[in-house]
Amino acid sequence: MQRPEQDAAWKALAAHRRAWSRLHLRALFAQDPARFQRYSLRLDDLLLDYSKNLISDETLRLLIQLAQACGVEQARAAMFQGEHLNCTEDRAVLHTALRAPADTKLSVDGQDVSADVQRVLARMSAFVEAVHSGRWRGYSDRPITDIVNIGIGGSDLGPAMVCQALAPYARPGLTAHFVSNVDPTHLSEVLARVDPQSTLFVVASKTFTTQETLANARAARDWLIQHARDEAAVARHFVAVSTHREAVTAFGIDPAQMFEFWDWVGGRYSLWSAIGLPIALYLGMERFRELLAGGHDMDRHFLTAPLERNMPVILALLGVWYIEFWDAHAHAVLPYDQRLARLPAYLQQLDMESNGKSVTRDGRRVRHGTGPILFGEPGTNGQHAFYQLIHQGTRLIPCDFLVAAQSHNPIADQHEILIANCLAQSEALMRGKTLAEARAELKAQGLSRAEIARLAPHRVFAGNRPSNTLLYRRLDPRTLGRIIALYEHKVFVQGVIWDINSFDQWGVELGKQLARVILPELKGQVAVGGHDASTVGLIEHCRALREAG
Ligand code: G6Q
Repeated sequence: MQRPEQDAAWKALAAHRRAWSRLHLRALFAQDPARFQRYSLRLDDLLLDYSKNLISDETLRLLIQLAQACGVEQARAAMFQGEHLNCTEDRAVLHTALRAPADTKLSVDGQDVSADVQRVLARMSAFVEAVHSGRWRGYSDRPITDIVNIGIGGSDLGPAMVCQALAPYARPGLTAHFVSNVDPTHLSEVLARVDPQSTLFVVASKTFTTQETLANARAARDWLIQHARDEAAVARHFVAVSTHREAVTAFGIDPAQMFEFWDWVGGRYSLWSAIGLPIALYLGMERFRELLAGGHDMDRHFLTAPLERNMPVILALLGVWYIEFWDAHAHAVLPYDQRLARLPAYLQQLDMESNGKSVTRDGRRVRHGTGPILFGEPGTNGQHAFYQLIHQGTRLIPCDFLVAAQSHNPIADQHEILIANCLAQSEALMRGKTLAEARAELKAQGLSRAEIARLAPHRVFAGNRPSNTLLYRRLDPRTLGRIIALYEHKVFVQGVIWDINSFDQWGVELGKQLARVILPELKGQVAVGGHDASTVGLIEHCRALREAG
């Protein structure tokens, strides 16, 4: 395949970028009162306003041309049809099948994928019903009050983010907890808050070989047995979610209590599968299905909307525009929604694990940028912290603002204050403040000419800093499903344009291997060796500190 930077549209974009050095968004808004209408898209109540971006019709025309030249439409069709897009692991990429309606017909590699998905959903449904009705009970005949998900990465971040986001829809009497870190503090703190008699552990691991998850699961099992004084209690308190039946059995969980998913579901795309079991338990199956329906709404939009009216495509192209032609290295996700506090962490994995790559699909070194450093915090907290750099620093950091029109927890006018802050930030980033405006402000405060001259440069904001705003009625399961799928497809489109494999994660695998070598050395079971001097020094110092007590 031709490299993207060799495409005519890419070269035209580079030339077009130079023309942009004379343009300012403030002037473009002043010239064009219809800019918001032209550069915004809707999917029901979900509005994407992308008008505060450094774009014109010409920019978009060239970006769309680039998407077409890079085969975005063909790749999109290939993904939905189950082709093996994950070329290094030879796997299909079919998380979209998990949220497709029940009557969808889809077979992959001779297997009826739709039937498999519906079968597992039915099992999840029956299990959720058993827990909620109190038919499923703990070892001392108490109903379940606490769900503890033990998993990490893709087997943690999605369900944890969604459970927090949708807490207003939680079933009364059930609390969801998430243990991911191998740091024993994480598990200890959760175990201190739950009662073994009424706690259900969901051990979630696609491979069921992940060191952290298995260590936490073993410790949780020991804790349970210690309290129940009976190994048989494990069957009432442990279920597994995995693709790996043998490993689940070897761990000591009856495969009848395993909820299955498949290798065509990537870890970071798996919250829609049985990995979503804690979501279904916490919110109920109906709400989980609404989440799936929201994901499917976005799939349909992504599949059918023309590229220039296609939300994920537009978000992806804007990202490519800034990374490739504006030297942007980072991207901020700023939810003005306390319940979306974990969204940046979730999207960090989705984006940085998918597109943090530096070779093309056929193994050549890329000659362009790839995925950005993604970060964010809920508004308004970030305003009192890192926004300073976004407003006045030397780096261009495109931002996504997310905000709901209605709050689940209205108090006085606090939600309006929240929205006002969100809108004010994107406006300020776009408009900036000129030297003349800064001087006029200081003059109005009665400062001397000398003071004005000294202080004004510090109060100048260049503006012209791009942002998107996603505005929705309220954060409900369907809306959240749409937002998550929007970002999934954005990441996918970028991966296609950059010609990288967005669906493998060799960096994660490396981490899984490395610690295994050092662990026995740290424990003093084998001699320390084969490392650099720094690693040896750290191992030895740590051992000395531990031995000193
Ligand atoms: C996700 C990654 C990674 C994975 C974890 C947990 O796409 O592959 O984050 O989810 O390493 O893996 P297991 O689910 O196999 O325990």
